[in-house]
Amino acid sequence: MASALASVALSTTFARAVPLPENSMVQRIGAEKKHDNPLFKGKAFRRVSMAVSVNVSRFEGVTMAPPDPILGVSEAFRADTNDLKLNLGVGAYRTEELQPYVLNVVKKAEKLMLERGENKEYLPIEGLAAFNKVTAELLFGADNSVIQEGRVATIQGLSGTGSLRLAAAFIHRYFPDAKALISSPTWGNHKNIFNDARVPWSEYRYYDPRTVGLDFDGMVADIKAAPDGSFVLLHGCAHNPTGIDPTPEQWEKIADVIQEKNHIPFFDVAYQGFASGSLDADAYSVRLFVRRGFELLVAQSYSKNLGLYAERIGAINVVCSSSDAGTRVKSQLKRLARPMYSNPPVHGARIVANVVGDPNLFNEWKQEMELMAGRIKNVRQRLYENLSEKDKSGKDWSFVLKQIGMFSYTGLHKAQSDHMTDKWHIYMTKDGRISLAGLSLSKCEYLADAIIDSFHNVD
Ligand code: KET
Repeated sequence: MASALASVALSTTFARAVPLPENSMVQRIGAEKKHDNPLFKGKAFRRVSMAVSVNVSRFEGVTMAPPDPILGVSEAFRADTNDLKLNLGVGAYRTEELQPYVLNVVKKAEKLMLERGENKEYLPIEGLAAFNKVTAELLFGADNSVIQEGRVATIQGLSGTGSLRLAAAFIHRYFPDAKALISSPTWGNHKNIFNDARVPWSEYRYYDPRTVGLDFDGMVADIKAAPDGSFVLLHGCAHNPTGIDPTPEQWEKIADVIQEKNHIPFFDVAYQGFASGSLDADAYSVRLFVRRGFELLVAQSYSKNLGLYAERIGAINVVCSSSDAGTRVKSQLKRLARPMYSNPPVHGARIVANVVGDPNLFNEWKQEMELMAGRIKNVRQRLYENLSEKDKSGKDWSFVLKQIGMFSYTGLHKAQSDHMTDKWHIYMTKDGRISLAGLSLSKCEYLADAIIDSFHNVD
């Protein structure tokens, strides 16, 4: 057997590991596009040509991928044996004891599911009907006219990421000339998602390091300068990584310029209920845009607010101006999903449908969410106090309190973030983001020492 394989290898020149297979369907519909971001020019996507001999892998031309900037941090954390280590990398909620947390309402919903003896048949391509109904209602409000008029195309997705990816595939197929606009900075995976879906993107200004706040004028100017009909990716609440959200007045003005430019808003809602503790307050931006009559896209995730990280449960919602357009959009989203993953997993969808659809469980969930959001607010406050008390330089740390959601954007640059890990065993992303959801009150002082040391002693 081995010698047969060897002779095949010897007698054939296998040309390449080709990383960018083109789907004939996509090629037909979408014109070849230029990508104006560096990833596409990088080594990882180079075509590799080589002759293969015995003992040389057919995959020799496959280069090593870099670790993921967020999930790679957890891998490095697991490998660290120091007792002081602290994982503030990934945005995942931990208890005060720094243990993962399964919500009580989730346990109750799962118990119900077991008692009912639910089966494991395939779901329809669009997902569980009961889930799709409640997820759209949760987002827009059950009495919203877009729901009453059947103008929302909702498809269950593989959590937030999968839903964003499906929407990006839809944009590529139906708006081949459109560009996506993403905030600078943004959640790192947004760029990967648009890159892999071949949707060109560029950034709009968002964060102003001088004020450690929103660069509102820059944001508006960049959205204005983008080609008409671009897809503007907006974080519904609790902007990741900065924790800085526009005010209601600013949202109005953002809506004005998007309207003026005929852009299409594309919301990423990964933290509904987790930012303020209120599901309705955190849906403010999306509902404002809906009220103003936009057609828009919204990706939802239940990773954080229901702690269903590994269940991969979320949705993509497309609000259309007519129910007829909604039906057609939904049919095409299903058509995209079918060859990608066929149909979504059922477990998380049933949990959400049970929790959101049952008034008792729903109320209990809101209380648990308030507790989680409250714990994060408490560590945020304690961290600010520790930083202010311990740092004698007079630096103003109040930005920690102004930020909202799971994260704090510390302003530490890469070398300082590296120092946090190398010296202090504190794991965080290299953009200076720390997940407060992975912090306990008792670790705040240690973290404050580490931040002060890194900030003042590393250039
Ligand atoms: N959008 C945003 C803004 C976001 O922060 C995340 C996850 C997602 C979408 C997707 O989550 P999903 O589990 O696919 O529903 N963010 C955290 C985890 C990650 O990077 O995957 C994080 O930033 O740490």
